[in-house]
Amino acid sequence: MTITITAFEASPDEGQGMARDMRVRWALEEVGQPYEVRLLTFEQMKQPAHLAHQPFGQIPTYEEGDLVLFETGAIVFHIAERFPGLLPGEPDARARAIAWTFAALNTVEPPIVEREAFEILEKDKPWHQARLPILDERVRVRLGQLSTRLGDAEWIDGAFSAADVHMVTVLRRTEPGLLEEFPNLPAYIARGEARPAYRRAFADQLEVFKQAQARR
Ligand code: GTB
Repeated sequence: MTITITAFEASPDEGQGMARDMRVRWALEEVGQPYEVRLLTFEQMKQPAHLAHQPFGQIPTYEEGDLVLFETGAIVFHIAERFPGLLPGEPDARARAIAWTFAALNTVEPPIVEREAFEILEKDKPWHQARLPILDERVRVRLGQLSTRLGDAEWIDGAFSAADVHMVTVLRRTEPGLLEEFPNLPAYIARGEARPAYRRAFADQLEVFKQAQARR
């Protein structure tokens, strides 16, 4: 059955693979499933046809036959349940990988995204200088806790899993200076980025950006 995902026609990240379709692409590459991509403009994302699939007018979505999914966490979890390779079979290890997926999305990502949005949207505000160190500290606390737990391990909990797809892509969005305070985290990201599945996913989303650029 054909799998179709949606992605930005022209991602604002200019090919850096920061948008969340990267997580879905990576997961599909890890499990060896081919997929098609429907590219959307910001305008198309807010039209009824897309809102019927994604009520918040965002990417990515996932279609597989009659199944339509949104929310990256749910999409990657579905892929991991449907195809082998992203979740351990042993029940306790599986439960822990799922817990780490939630940790990536609910505990580590929010302060990173909040800081990122603050830099984009409130850079010129009078409170910017006073608030930035507060947001930096929130990110730093989470990174420090994650760094301590990861230690010298290769992946976040045993074998590579869906949790690492989320955690690595979440960490990639961190302000570089903050990340380098915890050297095992850039090394963890580099291990993720070195995986052949990651590289294929990254190359595919980069190609979308290059084609968008060529049309300009
Ligand atoms: N919780 C949802 C999920 O996980 O699927 C969040 C989806 C989401 O935030 N999608 C973003 C979107 O569609 C794209 S990924 N935004 C458009 C809108 O809301 O109108 C977030 C993103 C966008 C751009 C960059 N970048 O340029 O670096 C990075 C991440």
